[in-house]
Amino acid sequence: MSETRRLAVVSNRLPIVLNRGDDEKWRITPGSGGLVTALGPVLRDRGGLWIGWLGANSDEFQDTSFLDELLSRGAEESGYALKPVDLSAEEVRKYYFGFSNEILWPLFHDLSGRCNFEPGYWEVYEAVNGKFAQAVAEHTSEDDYVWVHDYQLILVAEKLKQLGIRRNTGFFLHIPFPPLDLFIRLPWRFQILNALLQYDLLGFQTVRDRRNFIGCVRALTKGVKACGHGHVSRLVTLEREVRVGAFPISIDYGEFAGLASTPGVAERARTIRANLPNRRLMLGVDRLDYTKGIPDRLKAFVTALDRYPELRGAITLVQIVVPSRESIREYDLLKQEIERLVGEINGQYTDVGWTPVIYIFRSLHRADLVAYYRACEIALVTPLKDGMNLVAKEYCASNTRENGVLILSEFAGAAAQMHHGALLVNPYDVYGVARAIHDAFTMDLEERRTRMKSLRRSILRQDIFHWVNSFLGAGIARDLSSFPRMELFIPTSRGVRTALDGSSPP
Ligand code: ADQ
Repeated sequence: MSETRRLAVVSNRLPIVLNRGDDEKWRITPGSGGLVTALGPVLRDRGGLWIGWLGANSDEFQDTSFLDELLSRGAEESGYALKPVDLSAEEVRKYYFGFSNEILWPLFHDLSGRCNFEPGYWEVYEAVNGKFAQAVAEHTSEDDYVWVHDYQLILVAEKLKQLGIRRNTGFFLHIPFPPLDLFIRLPWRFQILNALLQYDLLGFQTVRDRRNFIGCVRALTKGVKACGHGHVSRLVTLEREVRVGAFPISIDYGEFAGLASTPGVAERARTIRANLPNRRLMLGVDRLDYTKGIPDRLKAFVTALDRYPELRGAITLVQIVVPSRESIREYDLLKQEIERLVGEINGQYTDVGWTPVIYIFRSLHRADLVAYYRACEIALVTPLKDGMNLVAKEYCASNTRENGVLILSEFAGAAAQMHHGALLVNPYDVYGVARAIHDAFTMDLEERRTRMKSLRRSILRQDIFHWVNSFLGAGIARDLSSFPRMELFIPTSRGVRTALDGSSPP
């Protein structure tokens, strides 16, 4: 293969949010969420191209040159080129809300009771993956490395091959991969497995996810041999070889630790504390999602207040929820359930000068989020199942005073790396979580310091740059230096022009 020149990231959404203000004007803002947090710094540093859905129907823009202008402004702000894939409202409904989020998301999170195996979703999922492959074909060349992300786009490598396009491709699954007895329920299990085997490199969050995947391949496909036991192993068929690795995703440690140390954030943290004096603050931060276990967490908190009366008046749970997928009925019901539980707990326990739960339902600016991380002595991260969970890592990186305690679900991918310093809990065990809250509350400073130091060291060692380097290292057998620093790509309605090739694709 000739020298790899560019990195093309492909994900469901472009890392921006388009919205129309009260004045009817469209605005572009950087998006939130795990993937954007993870890849933004890398693409900014190295230059690159991001292909994804806009998050809005392009019919809404009568003037496409205006869309170009918005995107080039977004590219300037993000520091890398943005190449939109246009989807109709029907496609979004069936491919994204339907197949991705009513089938793959719950099934892969061990919550198959929530699946809606609607047969009509599959063909739209296939067609939309085909559109993404088409965009990759148009905007990349054979020298580029194509890194596809997550469960919405499993079929992209297969669709590229069907178009007769050769690319070196990698795929990273941000969510867990289920064990055979769950995966086997998927009506499209063979198509999904075969499509995954079309990538050159497959990355999973944990060794357990990789083991589950290899177990499914062994049971459901013929003629595939698994070789090797290291960090990256191989699956070999008669025609090809697929590398398969566990690459636990992480965060930009330096950014969180640095931000937490700024005078502005320290001052904000002091203000939060001054407004909630004489108590320990315990923090929950989650996207609105039933996998995050927010109702179970609230039940565990109220159980802790019941069982350990010394906690009353002495601890407040600050629960921050970022709105997500609210147009799906289940998510709206979840929001209502959380609000009902918060109301019940506060109604039952609030006393003069003490409210047990402070509930914030909105997206926060990074500095405000880090101020909460810094202000709170305990983090309560209890997903029922999670690919990794970046909040657990962000909390520790921001805990510059090294006196916080992390309570972490054993079903978060992060538990594999953080079990030595965190208090691990089973999120379904309400008494166990209540006990851990009490243990965190009463833990002495020396133990808190020892645990937190060790957690911070391990995140620093394996930060986001380490993650990207290991994945790309396995994908192209080189590290980030294979992607030369380059000038920004300029997106236009006709294609992406780069400073290096001086031409614009058709
Ligand atoms: P998510 O399910 O989105 O990601 P997570 O890893 O917890 O989950 O990341 C959430 C991100 O959103 C964090 O970076 C956090 O700072 C941010 N966030 C949360 N609440 C916020 C708020 N109120 N305001 C602003 N920002 C907020 C998926 C998988 C995870 C996996 C990641 C990365 O489900 O398991 O860790 O991808 O691979």
